[in-house]
Amino acid sequence: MTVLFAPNVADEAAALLTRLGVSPSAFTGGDRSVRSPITGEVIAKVHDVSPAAAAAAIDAAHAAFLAWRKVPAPRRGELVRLLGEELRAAKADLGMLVTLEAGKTLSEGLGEVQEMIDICDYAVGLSRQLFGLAIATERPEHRMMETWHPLGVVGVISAFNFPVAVWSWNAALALVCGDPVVWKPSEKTPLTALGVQAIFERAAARFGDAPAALSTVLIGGREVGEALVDHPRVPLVSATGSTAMGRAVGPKLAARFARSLLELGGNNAAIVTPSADLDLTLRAVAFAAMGTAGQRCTTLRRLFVHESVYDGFVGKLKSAYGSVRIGDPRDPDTLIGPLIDEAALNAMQRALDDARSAGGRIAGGESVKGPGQGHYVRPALVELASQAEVVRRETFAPILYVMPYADLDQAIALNNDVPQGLSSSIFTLNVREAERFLAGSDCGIANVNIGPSGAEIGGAFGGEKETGGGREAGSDSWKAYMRRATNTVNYGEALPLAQGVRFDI
Ligand code: UN1
Repeated sequence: MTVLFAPNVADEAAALLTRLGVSPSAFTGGDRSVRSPITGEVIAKVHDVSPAAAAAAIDAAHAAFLAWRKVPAPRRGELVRLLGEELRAAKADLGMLVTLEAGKTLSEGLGEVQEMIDICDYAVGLSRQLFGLAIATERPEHRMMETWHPLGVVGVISAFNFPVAVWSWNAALALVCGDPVVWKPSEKTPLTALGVQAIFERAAARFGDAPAALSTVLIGGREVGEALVDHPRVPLVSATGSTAMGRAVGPKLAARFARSLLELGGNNAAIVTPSADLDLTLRAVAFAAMGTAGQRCTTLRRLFVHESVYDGFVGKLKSAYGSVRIGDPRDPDTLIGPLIDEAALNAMQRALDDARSAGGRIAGGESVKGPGQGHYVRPALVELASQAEVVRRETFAPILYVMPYADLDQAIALNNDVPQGLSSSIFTLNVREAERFLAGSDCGIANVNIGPSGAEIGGAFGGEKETGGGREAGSDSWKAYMRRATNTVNYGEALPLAQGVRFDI
């Protein structure tokens, strides 16, 4: 493997952070070490916020809410427009910082920033379209309508694998909806969060009269997340991460009647039917299963291939697995970067051991030498006769379980027969099969002739069952960030009661 870059990832990260406008005091001298998965080396030392300081920051965000909610929504949209402009200007630096901190290929790091820009554009338009309904009323000279109002401070808890885009799906909508955002990024990716905060502050300065504390980053561990989840002035927490995290966070929010928007585990399947365009399918499966080193919540993890095309298709897929380029994610030729850390590698090896015990035939999965101490692996393709227990759990690593099927209804039932329900796909040129799958998949996302990952921001993003039920980004997801009021106005002189009730005094 050739290393084409400054060997010292720490210097590269420091240069990027400085260019993004982050003060060196924010990423040096702290107690929390940040490692780059590219080489495993420590690239920064950030400062944890104390739970008391976190609570004070949330109070400040609430004060910002009291002012921001009075600003007309299209004017709030102007702030998000400026944020989109600043993100465009910072795209190259922030994209590379995502690569250094999360280990994604540079193309994917830049794609993630593009996703932030896209949601900003979307939210700017939305800022003039927070529509309510006019509703027919049974009473004469009355008018009934539905109006939408700012909700309050929105807490965002995000995961390492989309260290900046997930914040933006929430923040761009929350800000136009009139809500400040308090963000607890993953412990593994605080640097990109600091970079985003610096970008936001530039947008806020250009905006002019934005209240302070509209956007806050809280660096820290579990206690900081808990401060956000427990604070009575946070009416909504949007949390992305594991199902275990959701099980901890969801009930706590429910106990204080706060809203939760949960994006948890995925265990996404695709079905390859006899009529599929197999060349297209091969490319789609390769990206969905191996891209981002298998570390997307939408990663393809289960593949059901019709027995009539199984041998030919799986043979080609195995060669793709054998030849895919693994290495330094800054190298433009690399398709697979490192796993995030050693724990991810261990979880992958445990899953492969379990798959072997279940009778799985494994191709790939071995460690590959990369730069420094990074954890690089060849993606694994595991052939199994049926959906064993290991297949039903999400392992956040590049493992694709491949199983044959005979009948489409059986394959759709297998698609659904896991605890998670995020994304799913079918590859077919047969309209009946496509429609049966779209109606039959129990996931929040169901696709035809594209893989389950790589969703655009225009649609609502999220899934069912243990995936948590939340919806972020497009469609009418904005409604989660607002309070709905039903308003009835009597413009007559009489006081007719609904349902014909009489109460004459
Ligand atoms: C995630 O992995 O947490 O659809 C989100 C996709 C991306 C988002 C993934 N747009 O793969």
